[in-house]
Amino acid sequence: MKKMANIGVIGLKVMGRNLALNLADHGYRVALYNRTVSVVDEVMAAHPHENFVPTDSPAAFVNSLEKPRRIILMVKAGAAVDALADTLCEYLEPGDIIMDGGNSFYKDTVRRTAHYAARGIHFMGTGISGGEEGARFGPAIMPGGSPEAYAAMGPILEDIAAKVAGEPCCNYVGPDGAGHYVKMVHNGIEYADMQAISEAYLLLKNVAGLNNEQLHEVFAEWNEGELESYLVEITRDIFATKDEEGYVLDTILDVSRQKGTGKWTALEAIELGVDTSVLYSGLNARYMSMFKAEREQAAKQFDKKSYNICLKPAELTEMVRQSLYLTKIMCYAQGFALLKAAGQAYGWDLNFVNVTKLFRGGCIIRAKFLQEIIEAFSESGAVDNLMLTAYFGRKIEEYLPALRQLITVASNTGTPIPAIMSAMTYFDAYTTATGGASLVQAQRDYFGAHTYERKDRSGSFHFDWVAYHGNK
Ligand code: NBP
Repeated sequence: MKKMANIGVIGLKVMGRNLALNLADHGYRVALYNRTVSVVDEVMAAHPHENFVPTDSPAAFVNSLEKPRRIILMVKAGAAVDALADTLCEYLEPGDIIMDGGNSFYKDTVRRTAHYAARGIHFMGTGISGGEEGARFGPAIMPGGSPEAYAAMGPILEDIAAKVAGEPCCNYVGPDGAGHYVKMVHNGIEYADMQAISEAYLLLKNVAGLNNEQLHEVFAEWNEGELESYLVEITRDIFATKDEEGYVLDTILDVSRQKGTGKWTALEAIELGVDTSVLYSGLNARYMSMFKAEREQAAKQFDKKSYNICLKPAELTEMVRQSLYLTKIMCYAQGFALLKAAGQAYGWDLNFVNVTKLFRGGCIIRAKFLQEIIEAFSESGAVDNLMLTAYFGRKIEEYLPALRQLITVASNTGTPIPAIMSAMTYFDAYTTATGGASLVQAQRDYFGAHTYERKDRSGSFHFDWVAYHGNK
């Protein structure tokens, strides 16, 4: 009798083929299909894995799978997912599972989950991070969908995911769009983390005067301590990378593009009314970087005076290290604040300890201090903000003087550090018991009779400001 495949992958470009190889290496028989069927042949020629089951049509693909059928889509996000899932539904039966492992927008996933559930098909929106390497040898996997679907699919995903301290970087996140939402926030954090590191680079290069060799040493040292992370590690390596023209970094234009997930995070934060200014700064900095010609023109027009900062390079380097650490913490504080709001708005019971565990390995933001975040959330329970946990509260108190001083240095030298400055502002705003919003209330009531709330009484109040001051 023909041996059935345990799972199938559709979409065999970079991510799909590597994920399929990962599955096959873990002993699963994997059915393969791709819209352009010659791609299946290419994959089979390049990787004639004994566990691969090539197919040449959606019907043959579905019929090669054991039941309940488990299907992973690794195709371009958007219309391709709908088109493929609709085609597959012609051959699937109730209880079968379609998992979308691409970078889909979570609202599409919410819609698809309901749409296919009506036909008895489990749709699992699942974030996968780690690029080609991760897909091949162990990605971070953020699965959403029904618990029943996870019961059937989860063990396989956990098997192929990255492992940290023996634990898989894969656990059930929540219903419908929860998995893709967590992936979106992951990407928002990634943008800000990269931005903060690039600000550290700018300060160390332009203000402390470090060359690439020295920058390599600084990042190598940082990567041995509490900043140890994938991004710091690759940054260390970048500073030491040369070709025949010299340092590769010095040949790269200061313009960075983006594919949209950082933008989704910012738009979501706006929609839910959550301050994610540090995350947003990563996106904004990419936008500003695109205005290269205008920046060059403006740089000629304004002679930014630089004040002597009277700091030794080693002192400034430590100040930057501490500030970078705090900025990263604020990235996570804002990311989790957004997840908290999303959990409340969409009815997802997100477990922050489990979410942090997903980020520990296989993905771009993997970092040593995620273990501290796990412990802080475990100890503090349902804390309102990461800043309020005992461990990070102590770290903030310890490193805050450096952050404040660094902002003065950046200001005095005209160095743009939006992520680091946003981190400072976020902390100051969050820890200001009485802010300036009373004046904003008064202004709104003055020009628009929007009413205001009082400190001493509940209810809505209006003052006739215009009459008081005479019509203007
Ligand atoms: P791409 O995002 O480049 O998508 C290419 C695949 O989509 C091909 O197999 C293509 O088939 C298929 N496809 C398209 Br396009 N339209 C289709 C349609 N209407 N029906 C059926 N198939 C269709 O591939 P990728 O870079 O491997 O990424 C896959 C997913 O994983 C994406 O959502 C991506 O955002 C996400 N992701 C990528 C990375 C990464 O590092 N690349 C990391 C994390 C997540 P064809 O061969 O016939 O054109």
